[in-house]
Amino acid sequence: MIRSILKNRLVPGEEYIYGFADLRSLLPGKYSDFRYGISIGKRLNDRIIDNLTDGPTLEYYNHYNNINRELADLTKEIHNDLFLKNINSLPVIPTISVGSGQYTKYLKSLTYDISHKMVATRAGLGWIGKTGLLISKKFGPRLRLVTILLDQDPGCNVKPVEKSRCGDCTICVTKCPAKAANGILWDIDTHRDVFFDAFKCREKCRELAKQKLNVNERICGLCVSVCPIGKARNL
Ligand code: B12
Repeated sequence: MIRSILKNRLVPGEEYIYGFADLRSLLPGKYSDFRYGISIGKRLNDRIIDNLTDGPTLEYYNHYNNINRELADLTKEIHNDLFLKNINSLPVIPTISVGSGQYTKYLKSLTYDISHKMVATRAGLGWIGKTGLLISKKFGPRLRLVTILLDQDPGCNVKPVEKSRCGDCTICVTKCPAKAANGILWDIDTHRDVFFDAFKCREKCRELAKQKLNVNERICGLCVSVCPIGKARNL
């Protein structure tokens, strides 16, 4: 049932990946009605990502906002389809925006209640790279993620990914303009802050957005662009 709803909504050719995650014991208490999740990734446009050579472009900024809107709409549609079949679900917003409920807490820790990347690794879609991005097997980091929480098991039958497969590659570490990563490899016991300084990243994203686009935003994208996995269909 859940699978057929997804097949209907994720139009072939639009380049999505998705998977199902068992999230028991991984969600904060306030989500206790939910124990499973659907992770969906939408592929980013290769040309726009390849053009990120020394900072954000206006095209990337617009692409990023459009895909956020598309994913938010998509998850609402799937939520409605599930509701009509008596399946309780909760779409999680693609990203946090100024003034939203958790914004003050977010600014202190640069974390959100539900990590789309954590749901994606539990769904077996990929691992976490050295600059903290989900690296999917199919599109590398060239995607935006979203999550729909579920109260019933959609049939989770894949092995979660529990450690990095980046090996010796350090391209994203070297090219990061914020020098936010130290090269340590991720596994599920290694917290983000051990290998990636999110505050340094955010500050550099702010500087670059101001300098290149004259907008008061935090955007960069170089780590997404330089990863050899997903680049030029290099798979
Ligand atoms: C906070 C945030 C930021 C912060 C901090 C980034 C960071 N790496 O944490 C700042 C402002 C710096 C930022 C910048 C960007 N972000 Co951002 N951001 C978020 C946000 C809103 C929350 C992430 C969060 O809570 N982090 C806290 C840490 C602790 O969690 P985490 O990093 O998500 O995941 C960790 C754990 O879950 C753990 N983990 C993974 N699997 C498992 C399994 C188990 C069992 C356990 C215990 C743990 C575990 O490992 C992960 C890595 O440390 C998410 C949206 C969301 N709700 O997920 C987008 C998100 C992470 N951002 C995204 C993107 C694309 C960007 C930018 C490229 C945007 C840009 N500026 O151009 C940059 C790139 C930065 C980078 N290299 O990480 C994408 C990532 C897509 C991808 N391929 O990975 C997301 C998912 C948004 C989306 N809807 O797609 N972002």
